[in-house]
Amino acid sequence: MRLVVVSNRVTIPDRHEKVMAGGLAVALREALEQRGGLWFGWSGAVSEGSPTQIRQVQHGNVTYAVTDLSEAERQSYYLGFSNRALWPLMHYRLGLTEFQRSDYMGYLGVNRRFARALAGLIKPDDLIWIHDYHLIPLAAELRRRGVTNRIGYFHHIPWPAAEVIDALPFSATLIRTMAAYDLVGMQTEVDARNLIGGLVSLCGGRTDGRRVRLGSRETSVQAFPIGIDVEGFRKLAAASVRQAATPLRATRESLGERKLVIGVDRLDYSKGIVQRLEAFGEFLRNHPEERGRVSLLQVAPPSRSDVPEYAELDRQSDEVAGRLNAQLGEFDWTPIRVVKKAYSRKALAGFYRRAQVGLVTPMRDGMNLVAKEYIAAQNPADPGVLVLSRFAGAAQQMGEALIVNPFDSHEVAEAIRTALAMPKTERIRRFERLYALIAATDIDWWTRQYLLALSGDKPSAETLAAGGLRKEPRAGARRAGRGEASAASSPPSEAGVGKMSAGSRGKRSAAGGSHLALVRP
Ligand code: ADQ
Repeated sequence: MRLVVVSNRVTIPDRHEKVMAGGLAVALREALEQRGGLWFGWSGAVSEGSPTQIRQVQHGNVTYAVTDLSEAERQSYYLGFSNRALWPLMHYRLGLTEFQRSDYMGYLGVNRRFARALAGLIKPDDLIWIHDYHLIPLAAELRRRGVTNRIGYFHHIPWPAAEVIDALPFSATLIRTMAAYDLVGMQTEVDARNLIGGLVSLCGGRTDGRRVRLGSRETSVQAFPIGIDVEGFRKLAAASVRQAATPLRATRESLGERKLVIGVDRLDYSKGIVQRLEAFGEFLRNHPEERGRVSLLQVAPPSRSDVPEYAELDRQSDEVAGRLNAQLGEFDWTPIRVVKKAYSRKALAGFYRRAQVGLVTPMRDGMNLVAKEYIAAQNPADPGVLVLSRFAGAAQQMGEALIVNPFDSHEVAEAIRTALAMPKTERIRRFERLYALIAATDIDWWTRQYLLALSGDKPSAETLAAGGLRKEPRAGARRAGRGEASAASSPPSEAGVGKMSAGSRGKRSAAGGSHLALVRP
């Protein structure tokens, strides 16, 4: 069975691919190469008039088929409906949700156009895997054109409760199109339950808790927590220690003996960057003895700068960091450094490794891969501590992190202090469990599980258990003690080197760059 992947953005591999390709992009490309495949989506370019042309590039047994958008399509489908309506809504930010009928029409129009083009490219027994919120109605459009193949969808961001979704005009019409999929994958059981709830209460679907029936169609909704290339990332981080000219060395020189707390995020309001800076300020104010001993490095490359809310966040983060540095800094110590640029995977791995605390405190996040990358990069003999928002999907798996509520700056401040003071034995104990969990559910595991389920084969109970899913995230830094990760794999020493929802529910070389090119340009 040939695999067809569809995503909003497609990056055609070229000689720069080592820099561009990341965990998810590499894993999908591998899955495509194994079966032979087609990857379809937006080229990332905007062209004049009404572009309909499909450009195809062959690499081995994978065909990349891309189309440009017109400026009007970019404005309505991409910036408008996808990123100013669906993105804030799905992240529970109703106040930021901007709905325009014309944007919605543009969104439906691009999905229709993609379906038209794709229908001419697929073969009868292709397995079709569509990614993310830009393309929710794509399967319904394909079905209208007579496509009967198995079609799956994976939603990379949170799926909120029906009451939240219901605020979106035409929400029932939009989410009803989910019924055109055979399998819908969500990051967590909570997301899966929410979608099923919405299909039942807004669209009149019937469910047994794992499948939803709407009209003549039956759709399976399951959680598949996405992973990273753990082994590849571990190797990158370990190598950064040995290499002479790396950001890790340079960071050491510039920080001296000072401890480092690190945050790495796209500059996005869902990531809680401003709230995190404020919490770090509170930590320094409440614990003056720590001043001069620790710095926060926040790496935050701007994204979607032509959406006004993002430009405002850019300004706000500068303002807050500037104010806190002015209030708390010394002539020889800067408490907070905000760096707004993208780094290579290798450089990021080095930063994570150097940091005693990984501060991952989104207000809402589908999974959050940074949490997993931080753990993968640690030195097993002297690991750092992960402070993790209970509202990141990752918190449902990574119970051995210090779990915090990012809306409570005091709790985050105290978790930073707890993390910095944590004895080595306790750090190692938590790290080993977290590492085992992320290694057992890495990106290859995720791709395999999803494709098994989509092609109709059932994943084994064992592999589902490896997902380490638990029902609700734990709240409160102090309560973060016992995880339920299956210790299927332990961190290698460096000397030598899921379930259905709602009440029922390989290996590769070191990673290249961010997967942002795939999911979120
Ligand atoms: P994102 O919102 O992009 O992804 P996340 O999962 O944290 O969020 O992934 C970000 C990626 O970008 C990480 O791999 C990180 O290393 C990389 N990155 C961030 N800053 C960088 C920098 N300065 N330089 C280089 N790389 C950088 C969406 C959803 C998430 C979900 C993923 C995958 O919002 O919830 O986990 O998709 O499904």
